[in-house]
Amino acid sequence: MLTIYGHPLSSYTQKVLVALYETGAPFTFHQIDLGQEEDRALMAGIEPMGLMPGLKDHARGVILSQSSVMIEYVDRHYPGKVRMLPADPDAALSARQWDRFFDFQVMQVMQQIVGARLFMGEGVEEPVGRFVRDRLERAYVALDHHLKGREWAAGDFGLADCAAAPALFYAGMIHPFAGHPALAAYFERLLARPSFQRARTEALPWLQYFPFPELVPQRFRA
Ligand SMILES: N[C@@H](CCC(=O)N[C@@H](CS)C(=O)NCC(=O)O)C(=O)O
Repeated sequence: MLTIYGHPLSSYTQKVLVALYETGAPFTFHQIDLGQEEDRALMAGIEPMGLMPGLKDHARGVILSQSSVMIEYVDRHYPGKVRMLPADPDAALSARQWDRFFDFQVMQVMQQIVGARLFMGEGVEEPVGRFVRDRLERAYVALDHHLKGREWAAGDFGLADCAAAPALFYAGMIHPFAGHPALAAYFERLLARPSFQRARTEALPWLQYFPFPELVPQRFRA
């Protein structure tokens, strides 16, 4: 009934997969290769910039882009035992706030160094890398402060933690969590979550294509 269009290595695809595994909503996975014209056209019909992931609900005739929107949609129309947003509207704001934080201050920042290595040519990676590590460090300071005494980012496990898992997975390789014990412990809890373990296992065959293979720790390779 639901189809997810994306790639197992894509951080935003993983974010939605984690939510789907948590809620137990039934879905099929349509793997996208943005190197293929046909798949680029398919994604451009779902997301204005042609970005992954996308979601189609065949039963309701709904097509959505934006990982956070997809997760809210699934939580509303296919709720499972684990809810992605708290029922209380004010508590839900906090979940959305931290989801945005992980997307804007961690995931998108991390993506800039990936873009520098892949697309920007000789000499760019070094200054971009300095900027990225500095911004990530600022985000880690804020997160370490926020996470002290908390198990999850905003109440029970939910939307914000789905965003956090892949964001921290990739960002932590670029700039490790040294000196941020609450953040490092939170990341270990995310790694132990079966939903994220499953998403990571599915990404394993492609992890060699992460543009910083030299930074992938041994424990993530198997
Ligand atoms: N805000 C979007 C971001 C989606 C996004 O950046 N997707 C990446 C993959 S993780 C992508 O499609 N990149 C291809 C490109 O930049 O051309 C979301 O939450 O879904």
